[in-house]
Amino acid sequence: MTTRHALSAAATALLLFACVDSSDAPATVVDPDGTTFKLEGWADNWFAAYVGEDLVLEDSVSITTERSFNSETGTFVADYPLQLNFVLKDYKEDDTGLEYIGANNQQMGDGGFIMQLTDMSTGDIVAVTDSSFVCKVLHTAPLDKTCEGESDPVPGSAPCDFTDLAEPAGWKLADYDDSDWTDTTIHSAADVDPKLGYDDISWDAAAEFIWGPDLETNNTVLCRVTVEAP
Ligand SMILES: [Ca+2]
Ligand SMILES: [Ca+2]
Repeated sequence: MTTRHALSAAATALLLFACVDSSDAPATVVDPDGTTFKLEGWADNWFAAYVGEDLVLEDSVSITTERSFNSETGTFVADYPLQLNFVLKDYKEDDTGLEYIGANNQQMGDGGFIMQLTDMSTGDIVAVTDSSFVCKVLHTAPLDKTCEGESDPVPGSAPCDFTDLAEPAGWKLADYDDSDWTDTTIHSAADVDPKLGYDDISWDAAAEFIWGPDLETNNTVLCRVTVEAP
């Protein structure tokens, strides 16, 4: 028993040590036999990252915050191949998709997401947002962009109609059939115009901004990528 307790204590100490990253935030352990990864991401306005169904990093600024521009960095322990899944959201005040409703700057708002993943055992970047991702748009609003100029925009009433699809069952699983996820669109940095927090990260040259086809009206987007062992 004594030996077993000693081993257990040593294992716990090792695990705690592995959980401490540079920001002292605990790493999420998806697979204790895996290696440590660092995920850096920037979203206009919010993202959550999963390995399979395990949440590994979530934007610390709530999606209910109108102006939310910040980068996020987190670590997790997992094993290859990684099924990386993302929920991306552009801020919207309601289902019109608009923000600043009733103000002079009432507008559709726009989105955009960029991330990179580093294998901390080698220091190599093993995944970046690019055309290898597959994405599906869930929430689109307004369906008619003239909604932006309405003095009393009403969700679901023309021209402020919207579509709001449910998350497909099992979409975070590795064997989910995402062959019809064809909404992935690469957007230029000029179009996304990244704001606060973006410059805090040293981005790999290959990392690109992804979203659905329309930065303005696509408000909730799911994206997936499988990261194989290098
Ligand atoms: Ca936005
Ligand atoms: Ca929008």
